[in-house]
Amino acid sequence: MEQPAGARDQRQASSCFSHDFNKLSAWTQLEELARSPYDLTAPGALSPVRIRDYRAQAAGFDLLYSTQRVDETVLAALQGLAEESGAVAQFRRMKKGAVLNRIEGYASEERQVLHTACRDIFAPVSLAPAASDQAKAELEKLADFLVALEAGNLVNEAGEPFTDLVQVGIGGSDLGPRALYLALVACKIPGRRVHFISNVDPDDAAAVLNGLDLAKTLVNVVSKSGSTLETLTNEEMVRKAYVEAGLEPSRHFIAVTGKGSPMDNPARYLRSFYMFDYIGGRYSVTSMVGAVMLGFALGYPHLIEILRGANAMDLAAEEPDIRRNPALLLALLGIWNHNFLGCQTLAILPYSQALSRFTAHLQQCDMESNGKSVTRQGKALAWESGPVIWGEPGTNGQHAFYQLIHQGTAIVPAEFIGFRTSQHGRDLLVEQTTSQEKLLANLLAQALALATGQPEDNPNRRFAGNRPSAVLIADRLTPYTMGALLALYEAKVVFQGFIWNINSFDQEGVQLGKKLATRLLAHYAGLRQDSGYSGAVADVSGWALLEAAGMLLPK
Ligand code: G6Q
Repeated sequence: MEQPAGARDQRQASSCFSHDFNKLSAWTQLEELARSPYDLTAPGALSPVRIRDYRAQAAGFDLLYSTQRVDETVLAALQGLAEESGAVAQFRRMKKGAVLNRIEGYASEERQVLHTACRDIFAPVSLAPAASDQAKAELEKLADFLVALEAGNLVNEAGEPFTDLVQVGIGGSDLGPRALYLALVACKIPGRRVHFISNVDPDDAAAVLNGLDLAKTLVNVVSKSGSTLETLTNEEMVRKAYVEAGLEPSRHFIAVTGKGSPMDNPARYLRSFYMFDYIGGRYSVTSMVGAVMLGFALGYPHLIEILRGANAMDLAAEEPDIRRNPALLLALLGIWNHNFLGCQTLAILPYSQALSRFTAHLQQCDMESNGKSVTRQGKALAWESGPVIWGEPGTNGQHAFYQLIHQGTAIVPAEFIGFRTSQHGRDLLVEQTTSQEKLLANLLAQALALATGQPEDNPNRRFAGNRPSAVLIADRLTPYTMGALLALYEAKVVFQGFIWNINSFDQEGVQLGKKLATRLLAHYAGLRQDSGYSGAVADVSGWALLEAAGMLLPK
């Protein structure tokens, strides 16, 4: 697979930062400070000055953090932690193409990490020019394709325009793109629709195929490796539907894949777009993995706005002062809550229905990146790495799981995401407030209630308070702010990985289950071939499951 020139030169540089997190002087300081964290329930604890000053801004977002259990001393120690761990310096190295996806001294992926290059295309000189040039070349190909669709030069067999697109992909080739499509559906080109097939559950594909006019539909098959079982199986299922409908798949199917992958076969596709080895799946939304579908749905100018927003936040993430760098500050506050105040999970709660799948994307981005147990030198971690990430949009979640967040025995830090105005602008006054005001009032009320709590004689109605949260707020959910929000979280995850000294860019942990499933399927395939046995999977609840367990489990 291709790597831009200079990759090897960068490898040496990547090993410069290795530290034991628990031996940093900031660790000792923060451990000490964690014995008496800021008391948000004390009278006057949430003063107007604190609320005004505890705010970091970038790329259209305000990060409000007065409801965190931090004071000036803790913030100074967090600034020290950022410096001691070289968080920003490492981020800049990443953007310039250092080989950071590696474990020193062990076989590992040995790759650069250059998702930021997909949007570092607006400055006269990119930090990673070779990668940005590759991104620009793919964008140009995409622009031509979109123009051909728009101008009616690229039409179906009957000379009709394409109205629908089905994205077939899984994991990083599904979650982020799907989250962004849903977030920005309000800006889509009228008459265009996008559908997603990801699960190998045949009902996923069947449900999407039912009711689609295949003749007017493009199928965008997205797989960096070009070898993912679910995606290849679903591609075959959709191809079969085209053949059965008397349509020629190569006039409808698009590929997004790595150069040289098994899917890199332009003859089978109407168009082939490429993503590169140095872009991890979960960081690939702004590469062709998300861009082809988003360009089709929203149009090229909106796609460019997403990239601009992401680029603005990438630039802000290079700011060394944590109070001017929301991504870094959010990363540090997360570390404070997780490693020093002992909170095991993090709820990400968008007060925006359009962000209904954004937490699911972040769950992958964060947990696949930072769910690690060894350092970048292969040593067992003596500190906690990534927390469990979960969440659903508010206000719906308030009627579901907030009871535990307010009164449960586990302290769950929350990150609220909100917008001052709605996307569609369709609203009404009921009892003198709009629905958007009701939404935001609820967001703010939750942050305050969690922080300050409520004393009460009746123990069942008591709220202990001191439950930390942060609020990310922008004017409106637009392609630009969506790009900025995406990049903010990508940078947050990466900063935490740098500070924990882990490799946030591989995912060895997903291999074992995959390997066992492959062995199991080979076994079923053998049975079917040898004896015509056809009930392998149907019988999985009976003897086949027992047999599988016997076959796979260590004796
Ligand atoms: C993401 C992971 C993983 C990957 C999927 C799909 O970082 O690597 O979620 O995106 O397994 O892989 P392909 O794009 O290769 O089909």
